[in-house]
Amino acid sequence: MEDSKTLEAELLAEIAAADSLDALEAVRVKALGKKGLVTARLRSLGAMTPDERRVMGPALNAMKSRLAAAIAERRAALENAELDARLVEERLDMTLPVAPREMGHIHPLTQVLDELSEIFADLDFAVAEGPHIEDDFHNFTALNIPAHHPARQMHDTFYLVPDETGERKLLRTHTSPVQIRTMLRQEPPIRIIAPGRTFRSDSDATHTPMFHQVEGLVVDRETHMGHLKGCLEAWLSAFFEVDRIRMRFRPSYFPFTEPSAEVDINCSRQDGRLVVGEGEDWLEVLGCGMVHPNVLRACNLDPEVYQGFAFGAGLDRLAMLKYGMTDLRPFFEADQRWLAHYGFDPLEVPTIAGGLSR
Ligand code: 2NM
Repeated sequence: MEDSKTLEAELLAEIAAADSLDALEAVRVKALGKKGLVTARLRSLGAMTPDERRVMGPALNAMKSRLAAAIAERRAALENAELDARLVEERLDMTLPVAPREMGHIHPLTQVLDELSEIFADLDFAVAEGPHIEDDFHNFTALNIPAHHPARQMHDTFYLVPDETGERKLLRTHTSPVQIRTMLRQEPPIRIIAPGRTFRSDSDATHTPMFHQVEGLVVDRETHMGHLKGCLEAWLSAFFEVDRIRMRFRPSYFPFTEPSAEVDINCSRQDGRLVVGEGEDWLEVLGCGMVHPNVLRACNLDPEVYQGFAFGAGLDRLAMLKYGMTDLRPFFEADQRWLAHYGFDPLEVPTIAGGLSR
């Protein structure tokens, strides 16, 4: 008994004195390891008389527990000290220049989004955002797409499982619900772009189930198609970085606009290379129109007082057209080599005055 007390005191002193995790592990092995001092004594219980064992068994087991607890406590303290030391040692000086090979790249989509934000800020538009999970009202009904309207089938909507009330939420199929939320929240004049993720159950070389749109909305008194045309011309020539761009408006149909149009811009296609803003060919880039009176009414706006125009384009497609990419899928694969090739310098921020891209 006496001799166990001495051993425990010695081991506890060694534990307290261990000044590294390695030193502590050495003490643990010496005491509690397979061939450790305490382990040996526990093993010797078998050779004792039942009376001796009744006293020594619990005593040795209690001692083992105390030593194990002391080791765990010391280990935690040493680990904390080690972490503190590392936190003091490992400092990052954020003002240091980045080694070129370690620098990340701005994804072409982020680049295009930054360019659009800059162009439209110059035209006095704000950037608006909204939830990806939407309800039927904001994604369809308020946009003049009532229940059973064929346009609902056209959208290949992803539905969530119904909640307790039986309501089926959905992943927004376009960013238009952001315009609805803006009209419901804010008095005209409204000038916004709504860029962001959209979702449709569709997948091939040119379609991914998640893709990006940018839509725009202007609501004011006496807004007309001339305003729409001027706005698109300013946007597209700035975006494609050409002095003049020719546009062609083709009559079209959207439930949420009347009249509606699809817009082509002029381009040339020489030996597989596409150049926008020159040549006699046409390239479809967006859809647009005057906001339907039913949409204004759904947002508590009087169509006799306010009119609006709206437009929408695929952000991914705009990026592909401007930066010469032919396949959409690598956009979402996070392939470092693709990003290094098509990505942008994070230190070159697009500005109207400094040039959007270089
Ligand atoms: C498009 C084409 C035409 C559009 C309409 C609206 C709203 F909310 F104001 F009614 N938002 N976006 C619109 C109009 C979108 O995308 C091809």
